[in-house]
Amino acid sequence: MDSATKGAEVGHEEHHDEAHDQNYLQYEPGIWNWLTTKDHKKIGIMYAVSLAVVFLVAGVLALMVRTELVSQGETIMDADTYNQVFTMHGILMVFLFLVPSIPAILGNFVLPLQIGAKDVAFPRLNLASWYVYMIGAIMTCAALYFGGVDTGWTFYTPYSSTTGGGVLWMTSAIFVSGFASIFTGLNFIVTIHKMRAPGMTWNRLPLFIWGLYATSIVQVLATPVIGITMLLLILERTLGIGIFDPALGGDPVLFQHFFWFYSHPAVYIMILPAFGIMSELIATFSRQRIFGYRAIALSSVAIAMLGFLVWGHHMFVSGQSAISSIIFSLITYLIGIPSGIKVFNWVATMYRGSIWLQTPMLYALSFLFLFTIGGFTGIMVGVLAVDVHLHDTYYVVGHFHYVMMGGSVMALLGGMHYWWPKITGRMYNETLGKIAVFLIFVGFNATFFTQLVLGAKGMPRRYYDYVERFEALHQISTYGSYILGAGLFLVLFYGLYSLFYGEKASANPWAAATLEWTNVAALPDPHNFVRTPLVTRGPYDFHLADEVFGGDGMGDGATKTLDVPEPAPAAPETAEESSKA
Ligand code: HEM
Ligand SMILES: [Cu+2]
Repeated sequence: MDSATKGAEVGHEEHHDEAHDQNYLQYEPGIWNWLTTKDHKKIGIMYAVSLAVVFLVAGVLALMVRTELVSQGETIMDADTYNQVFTMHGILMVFLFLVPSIPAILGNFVLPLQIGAKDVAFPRLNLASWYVYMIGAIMTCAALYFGGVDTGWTFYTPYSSTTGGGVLWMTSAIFVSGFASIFTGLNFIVTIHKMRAPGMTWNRLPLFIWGLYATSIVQVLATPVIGITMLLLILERTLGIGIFDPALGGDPVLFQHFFWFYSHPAVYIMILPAFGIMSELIATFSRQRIFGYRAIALSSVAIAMLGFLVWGHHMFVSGQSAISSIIFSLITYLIGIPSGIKVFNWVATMYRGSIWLQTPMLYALSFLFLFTIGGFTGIMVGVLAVDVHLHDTYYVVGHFHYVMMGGSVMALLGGMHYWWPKITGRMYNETLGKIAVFLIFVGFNATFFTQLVLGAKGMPRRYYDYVERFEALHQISTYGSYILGAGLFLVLFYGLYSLFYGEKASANPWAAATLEWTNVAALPDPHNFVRTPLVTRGPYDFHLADEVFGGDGMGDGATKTLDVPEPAPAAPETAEESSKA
């Protein structure tokens, strides 16, 4: 850790408040108190632990898929097992990991802190969200017990309405866990509208909040559709009502419409909060006011809206009419505009900034690079004629991993590193952090860029075996995935290590300007703010934040509040950081 961080820590000791001598982790300890807590910070941590387990399991499944594909023919499992393994990987990653991930972990922890609130609007509903999620997760295990699922994560009918008992459990699990998502979205919308601190106008909202706001709208509007779709599938299976199964007079393509009417917006549930994290990281680690604040904020909302109009691009070859395909293709291009606006604004924010290459910023830069490839390949499969060739090939697998893993997971990792000191009160090891980013970045590209090439050459997706000419590329992809896995395990390792042996963090180790850093103790108070903050500046006005802290931005927490307007004592100067400011 650098000297600047230590300097700020001294400032914190001086400002110790006797009335609040317990931080949120010391307050009400014990397993029972945790399981009944209404503290948004603790619920965020409970979600983090649950999601880490899911990510680990789904990640191991991915490595099994890759290992099977390292050579032609049977390598470690038979074809039926293979189908189940990649299906479980997809279902767990999408429905039980990536959809909840950023909002449920970092949204929960950070949102009230960033807007100056004591908690979310409905703390009990927040806890209920975690329980509902856990019930969904347990039902997923039940699905494995009752025969497993091999339909792919998309559950296309008529296969899914006619096979294996596990499908019933799995679709029910997704029905149930959808409510967790709706609860979170509802909670965030009301919290953002109603619980902002005085002075926190819409134009002063950190962009992470705008990202979460746009996400919440999609969660509330789109999730019921997947719920109903799963319910209809369940009704068809249990009561024999013909909805999707042609044998019963149903229409299997109707399922695809319903499914993608949710699942395309759902990819924005996964990426919009990631955009929000990106804006925080890029601004803080470039020490620049964000370029085009309004454009970034409103483009999130625009993407959320447009996201509802493009589902047909998943069905170009499912027999939908040519005119609908053309319209869906056109609207799909439109999404490139607000996404491009964001990428350009982030780059413009970095331009002439004092860029500080700490681990969170390295994740942000990885995101910029990988998400751009993801978005660009997305436009390519959005082109009607091109997609006829690429549909259901490894190209699509490469594309969505660039977006979901290269985008959302990179942002999640960047955000976890960024807020780690605030969550745990400890610093992670910066050197190991950088080594891990490097492994992840290299491993990721080796794994997934080869898949783009494989797909363009005609390797179909979801296949157990392949012809000889694909073998070399499959091998690179598999060895790449081991490097990627090693990087992720390294993160897990030094994360756990830092919980016990990490250096104590200061209140604001990154010299950031948003409230969770400037007005909250190193480890937050159980009720977040000792005094309600009075917001007098924007989230990226680093120079104004610096004035309040006495010049170097290394403030100790308690600054401007409603009843104590005087600035906090200056933290000791450090040459390196004050020159950056
Ligand atoms: C350790 C990193 C990962 C590796 C090596 C990996 C690898 C794979 C492989 C080999 C497939 C099978 C493709 C096929 O046969 O069609 C697959 C499918 C899939 N993966 Fe990943 N993956 C990883 C991480 C993720 C992440 C973070 C997500 C995010 C949500 C994700 C979402 C999916 C989805 C949705 C599918 C499609 C499943 C299906 O077609 O039914 N993966 N992945
Ligand atoms: Cu889509």
